[in-house]
Amino acid sequence: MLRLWGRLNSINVQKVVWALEELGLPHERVDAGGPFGIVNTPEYRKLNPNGLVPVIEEDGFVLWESNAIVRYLAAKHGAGSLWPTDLRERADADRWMDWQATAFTPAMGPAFHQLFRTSPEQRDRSIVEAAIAKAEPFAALLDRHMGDRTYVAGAAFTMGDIAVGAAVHRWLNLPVQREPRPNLERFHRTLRERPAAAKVLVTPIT
Ligand SMILES: N[C@@H](CCC(=O)N[C@@H](CS)C(=O)NCC(=O)O)C(=O)O
Repeated sequence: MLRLWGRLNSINVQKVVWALEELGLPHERVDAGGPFGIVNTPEYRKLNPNGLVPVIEEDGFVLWESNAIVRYLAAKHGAGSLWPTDLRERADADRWMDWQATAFTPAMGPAFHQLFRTSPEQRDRSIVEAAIAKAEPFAALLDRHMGDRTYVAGAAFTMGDIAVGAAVHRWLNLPVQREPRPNLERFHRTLRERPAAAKVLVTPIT
């Protein structure tokens, strides 16, 4: 059975859990990272020399990097659904996954870490404000993009929505003043209705 290493409050683990649920794939998840530790043990470093979560193991095959894992699972089990069979549709979904990982999430990351993972005494509001200011243009861009479509790559739910949706969930739940983004709110509501998203988009952010 496929084994997933990683704590559920990690956005990168959440993407993999969501993909597994969408595809209905049996799996076991082992809590690792953060308070659970494990990631610095020599055994774990053999799986992922970066010492990060998530990692999957499947019949001796080991893979790290959350979006690569989602792509692998989608290609293997989700042709025509998570994995668009049309090359250009797939490239479109793929592009949004890279955008999530390299633009939107890194921009908001410092605000998330300050607000959820830093004690109030050590919190630095200037870091939060700078991160929000950096992320707002990305939120605006995505909000405009979602203005005339249901999902990031068009009319059908794909792997792109998993990566972008997990990031939107985090963005909309940051306890800060943000510009109103009605299309993002609608996208988020649509995604929350998916039974497979329940473990990821309904649990509180920590
Ligand atoms: N680019 C990597 C980033 C992985 C990453 O940064 N994981 C974080 C959690 S979101 C982590 O493992 N942090 C250390 C820990 O949890 O102990 C991916 O997408 O998988």
